[in-house]
Amino acid sequence: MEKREIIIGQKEFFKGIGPIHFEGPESDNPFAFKYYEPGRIVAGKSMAEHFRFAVAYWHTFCNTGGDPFGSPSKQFPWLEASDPLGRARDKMDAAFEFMTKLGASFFCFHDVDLVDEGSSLVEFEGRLEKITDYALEKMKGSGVKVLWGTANLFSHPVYMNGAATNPDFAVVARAGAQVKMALDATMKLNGGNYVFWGGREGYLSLLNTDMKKELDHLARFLHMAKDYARQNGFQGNFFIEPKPMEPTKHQYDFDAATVIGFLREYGLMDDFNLNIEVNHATLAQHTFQHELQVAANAGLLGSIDANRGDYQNGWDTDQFPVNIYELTQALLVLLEAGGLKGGGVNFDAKTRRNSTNLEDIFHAHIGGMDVFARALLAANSILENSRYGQLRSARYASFESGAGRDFSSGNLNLVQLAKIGRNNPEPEPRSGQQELFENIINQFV
Ligand code: XLS
Ligand code: NI
Ligand code: NI
Repeated sequence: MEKREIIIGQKEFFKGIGPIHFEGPESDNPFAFKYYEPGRIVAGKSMAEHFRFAVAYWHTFCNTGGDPFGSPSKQFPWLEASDPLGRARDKMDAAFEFMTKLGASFFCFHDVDLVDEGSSLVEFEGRLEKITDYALEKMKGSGVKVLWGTANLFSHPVYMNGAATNPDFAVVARAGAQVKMALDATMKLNGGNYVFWGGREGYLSLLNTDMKKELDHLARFLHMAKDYARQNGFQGNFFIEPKPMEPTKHQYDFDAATVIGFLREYGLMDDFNLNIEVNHATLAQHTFQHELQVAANAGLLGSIDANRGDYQNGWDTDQFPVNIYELTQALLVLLEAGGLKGGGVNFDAKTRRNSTNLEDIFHAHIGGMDVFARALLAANSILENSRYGQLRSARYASFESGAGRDFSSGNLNLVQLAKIGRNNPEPEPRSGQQELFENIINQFV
């Protein structure tokens, strides 16, 4: 059993819940992992290294369950203090208690999750300075690290027409100030990565939008942020998190393929990778595994925002992952791609509005970590013990020799290709055997 220090602040917020450990699938203890065994080696790496699980500060410690139809339903004891910094410290105590009890060694944050902004950027900067000092103190000896930081450039009404893509330079400059502060905070906390998710970077109507100009500005802005961080010693990765819509009707970072095209066009491929979120894939009418594969093909599979959508409704429900069948397919892609480039698995997910017990937050994360672990075991076993790889390669066997190989390696022109096609008899139908492939997944989950 791994040793870890539990960091409890002045008050213990999750009373009665101790450190969560692996007990195996036979255990009926809801506060134990059934499959996630951090030290267990799978495909050459420990489970902990495969996943680098991160807790999302915003959902887990800030989100009190309000929705467009109702006020908050959850009372978090760490949000009670009346002064903003006291509240921020309590929240951080709760976060460190939770993470060290759970055994997740990473967290992700937006600048505004750490502490309330106050009435000006200057005030915000002062507060960020203080709360990051406090975070550093808490991090010491806890083993907890920052997976990534980011700036929230979507909640404040000043960004209603966009942040980096705003038609008003004054707003772009304000966004620049905020990103600089968030980068400073991330670097101060030794964050491994920095994320850009552009919820307001896009448009509501093309009629009033100069799309080309806005995209040029977005690229300019990203170059500036990257240059600043690099000049100040940041060696981590920048991630773009694609999402097609919500809150903006059309978002520029629509999906993995769109973002890759953008990064290529604007010379950002060397510094930026992708952070793929499950629910965003669903909203773009893709599967999660499709998005992972697109990113992997370009060598840009950086990190994952783990959650799930709801197939009956079309918004970002950000539920915790539970679907072993789908996740196993995603883990196949991840394993075959050789893992994530610098990132980890961040639970960008929230408990439901009516999940009001503090312990529900544990159940959610334990379940999420367990389903990832179980999917990893299944996927690894499929690769090692089934005919999956063989069956897939067999579909492409005709490119392994003769004219097929010449085609693949670029040694045929269209006239030669056409000659072969005309002279051959009509090709025999060859089954895609989808059902056989599907059954292999089911056999191993
Ligand atoms: C929203 C996004 C957001 C990013 C970070 O849909 O998932 O939470 O991960 O800004
Ligand atoms: Ni996300
Ligand atoms: Ni999201």
